[in-house]
Amino acid sequence: MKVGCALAAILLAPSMVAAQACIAVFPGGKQVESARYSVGFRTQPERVAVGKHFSVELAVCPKAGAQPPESVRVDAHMPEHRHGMNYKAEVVAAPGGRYRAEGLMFHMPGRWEFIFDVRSGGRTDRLTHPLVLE
Ligand SMILES: [Cu+2]
Repeated sequence: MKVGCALAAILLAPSMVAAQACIAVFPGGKQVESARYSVGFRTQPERVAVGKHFSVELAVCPKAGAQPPESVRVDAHMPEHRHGMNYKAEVVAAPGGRYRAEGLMFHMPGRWEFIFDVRSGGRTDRLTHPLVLE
């Protein structure tokens, strides 16, 4: 998929294509953007349940001029409650700009927010996406 992103960046409008390439990785998945990166992701299982462990699969696509990430961190918190998870997600890199975060758990219902920290060149791009759990 990294090849797809790179090709796309060369052939077409970079931000648009990087976005498409990243979302195409996980059909039906979600997409978040920062200045330098597009992140496509989905949860596994697709439907997150209170108190059940789940994983997040993600693809990080650098936009034009951005380097591939040096590190990717996945976390989540409840902004209104000012607390995070009781577990720390472990992120494992896979080929093609993909990553898999394991061991997440949302221990209560309400509005959570995924946090993706993508680090390269001494800077961190923080991307977030909400998920309301009933
Ligand atoms: Cu809470």
